[in-house]
Amino acid sequence: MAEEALIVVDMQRDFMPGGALPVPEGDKIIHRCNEYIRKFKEKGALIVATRDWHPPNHVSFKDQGGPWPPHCVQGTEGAEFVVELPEDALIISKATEPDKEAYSGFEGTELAKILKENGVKRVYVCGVATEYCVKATALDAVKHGFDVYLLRDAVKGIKPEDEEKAIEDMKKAGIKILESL
Ligand code: VGL
Ligand code: ZN
Repeated sequence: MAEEALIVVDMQRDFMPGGALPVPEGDKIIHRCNEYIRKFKEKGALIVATRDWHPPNHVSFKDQGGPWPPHCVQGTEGAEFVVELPEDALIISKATEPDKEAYSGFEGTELAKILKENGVKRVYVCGVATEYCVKATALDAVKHGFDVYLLRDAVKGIKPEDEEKAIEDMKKAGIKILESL
């Protein structure tokens, strides 16, 4: 059992500078995510890492009419994690079906069920991108009844102004913004 979970969202090579869908300065939060992973692991929290895990013909890709360049294709280097995860971390793969987009780690996965089975009450969120998968995951965590905290110094957005708006939206939904922890 663990009352707390840390959800590390999509810290994958393709979202870092030089990757297929880079989050500017996404690499600057790698060490912060690693620190939180260590800290939360030490205090017995459940460590969850979500990953974007698309088939090569995913609907979100431009050649399929979607908004994004191909990224995080299942089994490729670009889909690899850039953070250090403990052996017992829970890996949640999302947006794995060709015709379904999923920004949230709760969408089409067992995440809510697993957190509840483990007795989790409080969920802390870090990772990328703030205005897409981080926001969607944090909002879904609220919907599932968890107390949700955003680790502000360990998230990064694609566009600063969109990131600020996303943080306002999260605040309005009852998510607590922690500047650092
Ligand atoms: C993401 C765009 C497309 C994210 C994933 O992880 O925020 N953004 N796929
Ligand atoms: Zn994606």
